Amino acid sequence: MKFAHDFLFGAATASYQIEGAWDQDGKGPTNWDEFTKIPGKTFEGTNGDVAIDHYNRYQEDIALMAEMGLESYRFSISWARILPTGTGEINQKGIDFYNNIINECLKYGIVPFVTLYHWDLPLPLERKGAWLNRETGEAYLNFAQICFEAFGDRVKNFITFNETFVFCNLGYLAGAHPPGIQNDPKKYFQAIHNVFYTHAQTVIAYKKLNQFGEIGLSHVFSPAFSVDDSEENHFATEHANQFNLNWFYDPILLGKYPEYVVKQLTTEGNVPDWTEAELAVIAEAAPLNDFMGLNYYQPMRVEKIQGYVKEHVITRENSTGSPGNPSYDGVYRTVKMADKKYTKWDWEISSQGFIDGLDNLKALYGDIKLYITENGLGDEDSIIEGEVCDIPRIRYIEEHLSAVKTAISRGIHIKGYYAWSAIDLLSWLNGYKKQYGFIYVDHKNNLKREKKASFHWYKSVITNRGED
Ligand code: BGP
Repeated sequence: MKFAHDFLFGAATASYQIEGAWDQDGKGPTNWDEFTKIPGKTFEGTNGDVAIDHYNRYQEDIALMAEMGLESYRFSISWARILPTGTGEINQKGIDFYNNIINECLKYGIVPFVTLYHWDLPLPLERKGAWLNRETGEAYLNFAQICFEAFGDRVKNFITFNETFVFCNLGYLAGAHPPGIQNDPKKYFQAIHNVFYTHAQTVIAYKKLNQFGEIGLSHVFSPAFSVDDSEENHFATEHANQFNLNWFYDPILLGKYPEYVVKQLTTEGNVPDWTEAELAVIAEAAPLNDFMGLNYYQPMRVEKIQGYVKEHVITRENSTGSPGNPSYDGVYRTVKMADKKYTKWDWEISSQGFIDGLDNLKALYGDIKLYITENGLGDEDSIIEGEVCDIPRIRYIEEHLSAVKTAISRGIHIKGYYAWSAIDLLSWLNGYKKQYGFIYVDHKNNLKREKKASFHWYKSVITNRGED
């Protein structure tokens, strides 16, 4: 089977991970510009000050993407390039930069797919409480509207937020992302709600503009599966899915938060401070979403925590899980299994988990339009005599594209696939050690770009529209 002619073969990046030029041409500082300078927060002190200098080399990079045959390029906009303090005066050079990127894509017939927020928040907003402060949401709405006005004539696909689960989880539970807070579920759930309310307002505002484009959001997609058939592990898995999947997908797709989780949060005293008016906006926006973006890397394997009794009220006091786990872990933990394959960073490799997860998603939410907005293999690539032979990456993407094909043949509406990443870039917590790109960036040789084996492979996949 070939992929349909309107299926988009793409690849993705994000502003902080590639642009560099952190203070060039009027850009303001962001939470990540600050966070990566705190000792011990990132891998060997790496940061995105220069990144891969895409800001100054975007023409060369997009020309390479065009040579690879890319049909669509997902990139994000750095809010602080357009509004250096998050609000107030527009920085025209920021608008110019993204106009250049968009026009360069269009020159080659590449569809620009724009993420408005991929985690780099203007520093003044971070200082005022980031997503816990409702002013951040108001500022975001203004920023989004500036972007719609400036780019919406040519950009027809907008993603409001990338992976709310990840930046809130790592920001308020694990402390590994800004603002670096550990184990504060009250803040975690509040930040998520504030983001979802802002998303809903943004979708409604976009639709009022009649730009005839599409808008949605990208979620991390890590479906949970029980380690075995026991009833207790199945229950623990359902609990994990409720907290990590339904809590995120329900408000966007169904317009309301899942009752199971709300009940648990009520017991805990962690229900977000929300108003009826905000909940009504979330409900109003749900049917207006045009698509859902899924970032799939791996599933979760779940087992109950020893000593757990189903009837117990789950509280932080009887929690034994890791702080990075948002699960109220008197119930479950995620485990590594002896019979599964893993990357060097212990991320499970499972295209079957992808297919099964997509089936479950369809059972839960019905026929929704999906884009796979991220999927790929992080590896330590090396360049030997100008060649980067990234065969494991080719295998990974091949298997996952094949899973997408299977899902489509089962009636799941997947309209495009974006490999992570178009080009090597900064990994948030692993610096430049962990690579994902089709294009190698040589940090020992003036950031020189080299095509990897996967570059040529992906080009032929696109040319043949994925036919085996
Ligand atoms: C996703 C993010 C991406 C990217 C990817 C790989 O969660 O949206 O920005 O970083 O994960 O992550 P890592 O670099 O940690 O392996």
